[in-house]
Amino acid sequence: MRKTLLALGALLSVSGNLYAHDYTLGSLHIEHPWAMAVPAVSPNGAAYLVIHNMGAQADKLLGADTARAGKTEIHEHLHKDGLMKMQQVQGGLDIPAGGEVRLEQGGYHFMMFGLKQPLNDGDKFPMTLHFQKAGDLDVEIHVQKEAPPGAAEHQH
Ligand SMILES: [Cu+2]
Repeated sequence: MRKTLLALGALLSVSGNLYAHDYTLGSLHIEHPWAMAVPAVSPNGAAYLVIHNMGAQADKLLGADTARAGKTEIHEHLHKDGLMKMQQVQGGLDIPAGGEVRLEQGGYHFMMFGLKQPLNDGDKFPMTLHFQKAGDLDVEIHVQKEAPPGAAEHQH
């Protein structure tokens, strides 16, 4: 009992940021899954998070699902012919041993097509992440109108 309480205390104190939330699955550590708030008329949205691999084995992010949207794909931004384009990442995203993968504005992201409800600031909704080796992880996406503190913004 005492051990359980201590463990819970450690989890709760992982981040001093009130808005941050994070998850652990095996040797994977997933930080602050969030989505940008979008106007009610927007059919699509994007979600972001950071995955750290503390293990000695590489893994792969295969994709994600949420009931909030019709379809969710991993996307990347590309600069091509002076234009910013998005395209689906085929075959998933490698998460190197001891490395990290960042889904953030201007880079990789989860593209959610056909939103069932608008993404309003303060909303929370579940998403299931699929990893090749670690399996599935249910996370809660926090909808925000700004990137969380510390999230890199690659605005070009
Ligand atoms: Cu996209």
